Amino acid sequence: MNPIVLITGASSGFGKATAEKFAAGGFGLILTGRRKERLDDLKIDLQSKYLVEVHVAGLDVRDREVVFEFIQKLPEEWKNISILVNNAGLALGRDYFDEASLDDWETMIDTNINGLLYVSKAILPLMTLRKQGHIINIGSTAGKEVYEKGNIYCASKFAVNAISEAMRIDLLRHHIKVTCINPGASDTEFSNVRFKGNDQLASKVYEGYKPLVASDIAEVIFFCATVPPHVCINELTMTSLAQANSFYLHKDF
Ligand code: NDP
Ligand code: 8X3
Repeated sequence: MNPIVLITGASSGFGKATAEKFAAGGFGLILTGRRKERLDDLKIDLQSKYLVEVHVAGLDVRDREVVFEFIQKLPEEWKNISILVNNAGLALGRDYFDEASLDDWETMIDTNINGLLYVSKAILPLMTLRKQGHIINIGSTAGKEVYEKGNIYCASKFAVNAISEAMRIDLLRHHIKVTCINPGASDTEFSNVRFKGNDQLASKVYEGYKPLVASDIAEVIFFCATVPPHVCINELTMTSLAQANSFYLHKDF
């Protein structure tokens, strides 16, 4: 089997585009997300377009037991995972700290932090055994500067940056690469999820400038994954030309 990449949150946005990019590169793909029917359709599409092997699983990264069982029960030929892309994540709400929902906060912490930890911990023994592997975590510009009403989403992405640094240090002895990619505003389903199905509010986020799109991030993830074996891109922040950081986004109206 060709090198294998496992991508969490492959049913939409960055994850889906990254699956397509790696499929085009001839990788074997393990694709996860909660919406299994979307993954089944993607599997059929990628297998027919790129003649690659695809294994899909409907799983919630917040469910620690399910995550560990899924990795432990992977068929032997799928256990040789070279690259893990920890992409599954979300923002919920955009509210002042004192007005925000505790349920939203817990969901973000459980998904963006705990989910990333569960998947990484479950897969790491397969990588340390072979003294080879690459973990690519999806952070955000929100993990570089906190913005108004970003509170716990920003905190979760600051955590992704800190966890990536910690992993890079502690996994040095196993020759495992760790990369954290921090994209700025990108037009995916992210804002529809954040604003809980209010598509009008979601589309406003991307008005007046050309935002990043999922394939931009997929290109960069693939690039980081395919530099020579002795090279590691530790951290990479990318935005559209309209954006400088979390605070400065220039809209032309
Ligand atoms: P999308 O909403 O398009 O995709 C999010 C993906 O995460 C979906 O495939 C979703 O799958 C999956 N997901 C969410 N919750 C869970 C869960 N509990 N268990 C398993 N999978 C889950 O958004 P993006 O592609 O934009 O977001 C991908 C990542 O990029 C996220 O971590 C996000 O925070 C980050 N990001 C996004 C930016 C943006 O502006 N769009 C900028 C910077 C970072 P399903 O619902 O099927 O489970
Ligand atoms: C998503 C980018 O600016 O909405 O991580 O926080 S932003």
